[in-house]
Amino acid sequence: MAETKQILVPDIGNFKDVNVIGVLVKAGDTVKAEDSLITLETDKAAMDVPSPFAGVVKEMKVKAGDKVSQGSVILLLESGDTSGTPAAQPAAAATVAATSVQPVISAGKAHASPAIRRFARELGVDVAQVMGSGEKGRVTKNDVQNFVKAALAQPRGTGGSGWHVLAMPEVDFTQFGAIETKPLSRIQKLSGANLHRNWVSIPHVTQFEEADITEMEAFRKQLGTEYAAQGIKITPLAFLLRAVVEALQQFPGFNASLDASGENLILKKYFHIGVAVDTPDGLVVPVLRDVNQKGIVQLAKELAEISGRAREKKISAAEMKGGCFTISSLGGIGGTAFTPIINAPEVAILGVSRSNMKQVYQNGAFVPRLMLPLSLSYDHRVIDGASAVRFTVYLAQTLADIRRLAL
Ligand code: CAO
Repeated sequence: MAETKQILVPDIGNFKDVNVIGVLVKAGDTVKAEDSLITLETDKAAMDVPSPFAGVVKEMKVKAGDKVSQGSVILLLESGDTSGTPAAQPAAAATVAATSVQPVISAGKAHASPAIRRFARELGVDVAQVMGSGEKGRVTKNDVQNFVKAALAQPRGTGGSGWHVLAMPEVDFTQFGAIETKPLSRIQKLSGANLHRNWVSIPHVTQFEEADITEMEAFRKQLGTEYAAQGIKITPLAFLLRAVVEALQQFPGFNASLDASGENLILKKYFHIGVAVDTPDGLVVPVLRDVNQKGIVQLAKELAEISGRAREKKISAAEMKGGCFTISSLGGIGGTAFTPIINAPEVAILGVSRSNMKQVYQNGAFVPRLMLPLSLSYDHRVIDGASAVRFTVYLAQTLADIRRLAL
């Protein structure tokens, strides 16, 4: 049988004369248990008062701007069936014919309208976990959508980070000295987000190796002299591209990606290699296609052309897609080793530092050799340490004897 009850302002701590900042229902509305009825604001927080049970609003007793305290009547709610236990405590005394009910505000109750709560429920979102960006921290439809997008963006197969880390401290640096604020470039923001995701979601290990490139370098200089007239500059990177493809062919597990489930390895039969290019606006990684089908001179030409265009911001998004493996060469600048971050969904990346003359012990004597430092970071879910060493040893042997590239 239909019964009309007064819904009262519940226990809101020691607060009195609290502002009603939002009225979320009107006479005639049908509400479900836990739908928000009104929003109250204290000095400390805004909170929604939920309906203790389902019913039809018969009459509103408050309006926005009113001040209320515990026990103030919010509205009259007619319920067809109150036999179930309401999420509420009955008030001690009824002051009118209708019985009185005080809803319970659970701790941390999110501040959202019934429509938004419904929307969140439909998407399986716990609205209490959504950070509200609306007025007074109210959760908006956009907030719920962004929450879902962020959840979907978590890499699958990794279970997401699930980490609770301290927020970065917000520091007012001006208290220590003069400063200048410079916004990050668009490329820095985009690559930064990708690098961060790859760094936290892939278990990286970096394997170091040195390749004896004494003979390779002599040949490179000879080629350089021959092709200088045609305006072609041949750097060690062209040789590295070919040698890396050679190693990928020997070790197919490095020319692979995990599928979206994280349970299957996709082995690629093509050999597209990304090359990290340092541009004034940040790092970009254009991809050289079918490197296995190209010679050193052709690769040197393509490398110069594509890195030139990258620096002039003339690389399309398509030219940065489809890579199997990345080479990040800092050898033109210096360094002895570094730990590059894998360019997901690839499973390994080769860092190259500056070659150096070293005394190497060979056949019972120390001899001067030109040694090239290599740093291979790999995804330890897919590649084990022994395979990584085999890969880098093979790569170093190939660079030490480039006749192997002709095999
Ligand atoms: N050891 C010694 N010398 C090297 C070398 C090495 N490993 N690699 C290149 N060099 C030499 C070249 O032979 C060239 O010498 P000359 O000018 O005397 O002929 C000089 O260094 C400059 O080479 P380069 O950098 O112009 O050409 P490259 O083919 O080696 O590299 C490119 C091209 C686009 C990869 C490079 O310019 C670049 O942008 N590197 C930075 C990549 C990067 O930022 N990676 C970091 C990613 S993580 O933040």
